Amino acid sequence: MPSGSIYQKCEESDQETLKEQETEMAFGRAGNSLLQCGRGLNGEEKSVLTLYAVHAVSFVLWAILLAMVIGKYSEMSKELEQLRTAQSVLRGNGSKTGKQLETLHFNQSAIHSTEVELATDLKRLQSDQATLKMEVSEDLAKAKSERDDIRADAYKILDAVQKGNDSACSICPAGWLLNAGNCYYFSTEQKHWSYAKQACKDQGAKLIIIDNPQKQEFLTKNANGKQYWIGLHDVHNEGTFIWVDDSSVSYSNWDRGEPNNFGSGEDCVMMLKDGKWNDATCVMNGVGWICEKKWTC
Ligand SMILES: [Ca+2]
Ligand SMILES: [Ca+2]
Repeated sequence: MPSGSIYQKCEESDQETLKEQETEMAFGRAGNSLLQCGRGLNGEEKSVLTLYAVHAVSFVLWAILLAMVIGKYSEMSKELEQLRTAQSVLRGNGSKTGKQLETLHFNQSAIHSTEVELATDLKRLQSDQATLKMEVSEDLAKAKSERDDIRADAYKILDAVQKGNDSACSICPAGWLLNAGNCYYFSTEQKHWSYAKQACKDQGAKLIIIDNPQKQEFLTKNANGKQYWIGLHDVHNEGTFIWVDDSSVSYSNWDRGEPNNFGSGEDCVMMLKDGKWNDATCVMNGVGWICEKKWTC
């Protein structure tokens, strides 16, 4: 048999076989038909069919892979969206936290200011307390001194009354004031300093010696708005003031700018209306005087 007729017969056989395969594939038996066909095909045709089969399988695998990728992409998109939502929430919380932090800083600053004010107030209160304590102590000491003076005077009076003998005590004369064991006379006359000194001496007293603030306070209270000579002078030595008993000055109550030895000289001292001292001309008239003598029992 010639080769051309064999080929033609095989082709016809193949066409018939393919028709059968299509029919069988329609009924789900394509694989068997391919194998049966294969048995009747040469190597090249088998390779083509194998290639088709490989392509078909690859297509199916790619389709599966694509479906998986699409599914994964969808899943990742959802996760990304969730992450964005979470990020937005975190930003919102961060902003809120920042405001709270700012409020806390403001409150902290206010508390610090309050602490500083309280510390200042406390320091001022402590200072006031110390000052008050000192003033109370001074007042107590003064009150105690006055109480002792009053008690001493009371004992003397009581003793004099009990004795019933006026000669045992030298009570303050009429018109004299008793204070802290001394009698004081505020003159109604007004003369110069030497006259005043002698007038006191004539009454068994001396021109007042002011040697402590308590006595000064008593004299100021009883001055009645007048000025009086006191027993202080620098007659013998300019600028060196001494009392009439030649004692030196241990306490003073000079007025501002005094003593100034004004004009032709001021060597005798007077107590002004407000109790302050001023050196003045000894021969000046028109000034009262204050005498002092012990009240003895
Ligand atoms: Ca003088
Ligand atoms: Ca003067």
